[in-house]
Amino acid sequence: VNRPTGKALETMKKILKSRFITTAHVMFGREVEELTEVEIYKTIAATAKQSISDNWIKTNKQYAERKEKQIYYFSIEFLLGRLLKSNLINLGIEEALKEVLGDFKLNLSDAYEVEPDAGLGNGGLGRLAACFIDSLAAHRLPGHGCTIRYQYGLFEQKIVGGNQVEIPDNWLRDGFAWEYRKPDKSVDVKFGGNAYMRDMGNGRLELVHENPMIVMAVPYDMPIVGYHNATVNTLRMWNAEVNRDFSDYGMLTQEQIQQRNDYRTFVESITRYLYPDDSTFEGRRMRLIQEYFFVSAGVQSIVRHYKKTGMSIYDFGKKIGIHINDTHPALCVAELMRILVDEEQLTWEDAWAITRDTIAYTNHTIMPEALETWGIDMFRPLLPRIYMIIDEINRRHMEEVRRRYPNNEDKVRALSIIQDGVIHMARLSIVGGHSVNGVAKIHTGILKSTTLKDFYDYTPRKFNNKTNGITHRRWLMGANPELAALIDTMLGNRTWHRHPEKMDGLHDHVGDKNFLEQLMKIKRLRREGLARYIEHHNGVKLDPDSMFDIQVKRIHSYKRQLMNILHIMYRYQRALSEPGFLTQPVTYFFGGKAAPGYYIAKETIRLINVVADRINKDKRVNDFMKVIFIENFGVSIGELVYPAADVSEQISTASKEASGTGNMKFMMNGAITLGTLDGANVEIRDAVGNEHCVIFGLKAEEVMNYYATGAYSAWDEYHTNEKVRTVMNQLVDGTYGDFRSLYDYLLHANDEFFILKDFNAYDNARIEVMRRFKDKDGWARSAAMNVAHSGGFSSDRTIDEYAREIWDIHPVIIS
Ligand code: 26Q
Repeated sequence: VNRPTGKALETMKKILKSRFITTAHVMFGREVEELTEVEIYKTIAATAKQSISDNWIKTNKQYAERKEKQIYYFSIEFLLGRLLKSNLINLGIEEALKEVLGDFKLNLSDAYEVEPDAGLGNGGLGRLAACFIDSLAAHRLPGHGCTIRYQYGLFEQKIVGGNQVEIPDNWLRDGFAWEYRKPDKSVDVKFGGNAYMRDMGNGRLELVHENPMIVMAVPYDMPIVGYHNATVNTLRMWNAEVNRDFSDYGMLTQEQIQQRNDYRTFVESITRYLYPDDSTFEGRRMRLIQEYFFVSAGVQSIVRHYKKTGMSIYDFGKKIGIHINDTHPALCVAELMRILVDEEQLTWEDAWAITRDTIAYTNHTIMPEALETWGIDMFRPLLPRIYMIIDEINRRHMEEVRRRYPNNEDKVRALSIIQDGVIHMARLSIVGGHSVNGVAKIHTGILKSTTLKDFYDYTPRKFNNKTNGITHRRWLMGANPELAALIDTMLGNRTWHRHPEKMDGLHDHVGDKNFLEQLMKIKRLRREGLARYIEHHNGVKLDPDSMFDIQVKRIHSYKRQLMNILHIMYRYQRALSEPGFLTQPVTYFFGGKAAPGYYIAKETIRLINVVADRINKDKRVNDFMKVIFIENFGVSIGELVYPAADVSEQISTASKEASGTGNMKFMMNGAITLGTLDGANVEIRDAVGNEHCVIFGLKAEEVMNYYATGAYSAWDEYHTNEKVRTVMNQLVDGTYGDFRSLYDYLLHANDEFFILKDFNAYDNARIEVMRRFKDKDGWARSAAMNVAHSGGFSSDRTIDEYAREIWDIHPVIIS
């Protein structure tokens, strides 16, 4: 499908205009001219939905008729952001609608801004899920999402007096335009009670689950629109509600009333809010309840739907794939076993073969503190039947392990799903599925060689790599339409829209002066746009010709925002004592949320804001440096930020960042990576070459050796490295107030992320970046090279690999 022009465009506009007017009448009983801002947005969304619904119905029908294998991507987070623009782009009606609105003196871009972000995720993992469902639909693949409909998404961040303050994200306040409640598809989810096997007398055992608490799971479906095709897949979000036959009438004792109130309070808290933690595991009971809630609802509804197609339950694994995004949905393994054994009456052996064929697992971290484990003490009373099943899975698994490694109890322990009273969810995921993948080459390598080594040795063929990707439709075509148009012009066609790897055709043009000039013009335009936003929000005026050096991501010690701000403090202090020290104007940006209970992360935010305030008010250095903290960074602000960047800060301690995906968004928009050899930075470097990025610091192997030998001392580093010592002392000598917590953290935790150790290398790398930036032509060429070689980081490529190598699913052409 190509963009309509001429007569086709006129016809499309006519249809859209009449729909738009009628929709305003039907929804609000108003003429278009009388609509409020929110009503205008809703009318546009409803108009778009009229272009979606026919294809959605068709897609569902044809998937069922053709009995094609379906994939369900289970993720406890889907960080979707706003949906109007991306839906219009995918439908191919953005231009036409813009013109229709123009007839009413309405501006489409203003309407975009009315939509709240669907912020049902913390960061990388949740945004990856959102990119994946976009790419599935773009490639006409039968793949759907399954998640929780949180009433409150990730908190909104305000900075008050330099500190982060968290405001609840009431994103559903004005209703969510894209969801369809499907009460008739509700299922029951059972918690607690008493589970045991009863002898039926005929040699058969039957499961009895007495007195469970029953929660009703109600699905809300969202259409996921394919890019210029007729595919519309589904994202199903589950909401917890009180059971059908729960009602408040009748004669009740005080005690019964109390019980009912407790029940209602419990149920309504299940899907109330998203846990704001993204890198440390805390064994919170409500979190486990959330996990089982959406897993059980999702798997039950998949089996129910599958049976309606009339296919044999023994073919389930050939026709259904369930993907678990990290271990949060790992209970899919046990829940599918429960349904197949208890409800479908299959033998354990048959059920187990089907379950393993069905399930595949992606790991997103090697950080031990993030690995999910649940104590039996909490788990068993809450999910008694699921516990029995996991116990049996493990018993049989252990038998197999002992056959393979006789007299090797160390191996048995290392491979056991249940060990010392805790259930290891990663182990359950590996044993219960047929595929385990990491999210970048180096990450998969570390999984195999260290974190999951015992499992790799046991079942090497399960392990594979799928380097992450991002949807170029949102992050390039949507966020940077001028750059997309320039690429169209340079390549002479729009083939790259569907085949992003074709962007590498730009490689032949990096010597083209005119191209580079246009590219730099667009970069300048985007910097101006961000500068306008910052002036409005922060009240700080920026130089759009300064180098925009940006680090936006969740605040975490291993991502080393602290190293970045310490280095800025160091340069500022040098600038004050050495006139002429600064020669290149730079604007440093930070953005990102800290988990509310993460003290060091919050102190880092406070330090950034205090330093920013000081520097931005200092006339002596202001022509050369400014520091900005971007409040409430998320998907929508990201769309403004990534295109404006010259330098992409990707400075995590090597081995710690599984992949990173922000690095790809920056690259695709022509920023140069300043980074360590960590996660996908390694592959970005391989794609662009060392001349077009700046790499520094310890290698993953060196970091892991230091951990293994304990040969690093932060104290020694502090005492021998003068740059480090001077700037560290500023944390406690009153220069910026009291930041002893950060000082102590660095010294007493022995600088666990090698901030001091990498400081000089980072200093040199930043000097190198500024040197390169001064060479305008060289810089433009590097920017162009980054754009040209970013096509391989489209999630379209990633999804094709999952489809072929893990899921075995194929495009279905909807007609
Ligand atoms: C788990 C249990 C209890 C509470 C919270 C959590 C939880 C929630 C979210 C744990 C982890 C997360 C998110 C992790 C995450 O975003 N990881 C990132 O995944 C990206 C996509 O693969 C990678 O690019 C990043 O490197 C990785 O850090």
